[in-house]
Amino acid sequence: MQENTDMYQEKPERFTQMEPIEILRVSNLHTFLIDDLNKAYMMHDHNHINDPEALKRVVAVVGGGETKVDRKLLSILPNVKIISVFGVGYDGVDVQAAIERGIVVTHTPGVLNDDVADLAMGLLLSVSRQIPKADQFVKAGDWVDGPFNLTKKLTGAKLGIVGLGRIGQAIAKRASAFDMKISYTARTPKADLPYPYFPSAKALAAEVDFLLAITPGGASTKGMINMEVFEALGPNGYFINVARGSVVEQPDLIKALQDKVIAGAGLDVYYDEPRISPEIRHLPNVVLTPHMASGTFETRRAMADLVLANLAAYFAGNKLPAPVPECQALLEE
Ligand code: A2R
Repeated sequence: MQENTDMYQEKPERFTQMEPIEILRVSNLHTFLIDDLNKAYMMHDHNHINDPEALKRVVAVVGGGETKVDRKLLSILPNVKIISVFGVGYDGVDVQAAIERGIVVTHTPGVLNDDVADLAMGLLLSVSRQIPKADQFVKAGDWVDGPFNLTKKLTGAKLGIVGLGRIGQAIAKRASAFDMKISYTARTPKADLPYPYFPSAKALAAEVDFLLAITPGGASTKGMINMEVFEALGPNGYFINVARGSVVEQPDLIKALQDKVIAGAGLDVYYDEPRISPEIRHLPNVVLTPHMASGTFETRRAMADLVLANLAAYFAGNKLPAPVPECQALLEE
């Protein structure tokens, strides 16, 4: 990345002024991040702002990665310069519309790899060893009537990772410690990694016991896990999703689980979250978590710090810690 581009490195005139920098919050955020943003900036809440003059003074937008920041919203913010996303995924942001306006988009990659990978392992263990069901079994007092059913061994099983980026590789590292046989699909093969590459999710699914999705959301991955993929995974296969609900054709997933096309699923993300369809909630062969993969105190604090660092760097005219790749390309032009 170049050190000195006019767009991002030159300290904008207006930010040397004494007036507070006005920013717009477009989603719920942790209280500790809201407190820190309020200390540094004058923050408006998108749900309550109705003064067009204030909207004109807004220079930054802050929100979660799935929160819609589209052309329409940007059109009422004529002076916005930066969108600082709390999250690694930013599928809610119309990055193209932002770039056309010279607005930089930043996110929080890297700091959540460990937590997402930890939860992925937790879901793998939960579905294979049926830990939630076993917990209920003991709590309900059912053990006195006989032992718990046998489960599926995780160590040594075949794991197919759909998306072998930062988080996918952190998952592979953990799965290696379980002696899992790892293979993957991605947009491109990774010559520096020892795992076999498959050209599609379907081809990968046909080879593995556990298929795990950890790609970004958005148009390019929408519905890439569908009935064809579940049929390839087969009746002894399990599906884990720690990516985005949109990467799965949800009706296909429900049907595959109902009809035992696959054995089960561990899901942290959903197409319709947080209002999860009863059809999913009532399935016996799923372990469900509430989009909590990065949800530890430590990691959410680190993500908040990166949101603040991205904003501070922009307003100080310094190099941005974490612009999204599309904006990095713009910087390199
Ligand atoms: O760029 P590649 O060839 O390494 O592939 C990326 C892969 N990926 C895809 N794979 C198949 N079909 C696609 N259309 C497609 N688009 C992207 O996903 C890469 O291997 C991986 C993404 O890795 P990173 O960019 O390093 O993202 P990170 O930090 O691992 O996070 C992944 C996602 C976030 O975007 C959130 O949606 C979720 O995890 O938390």
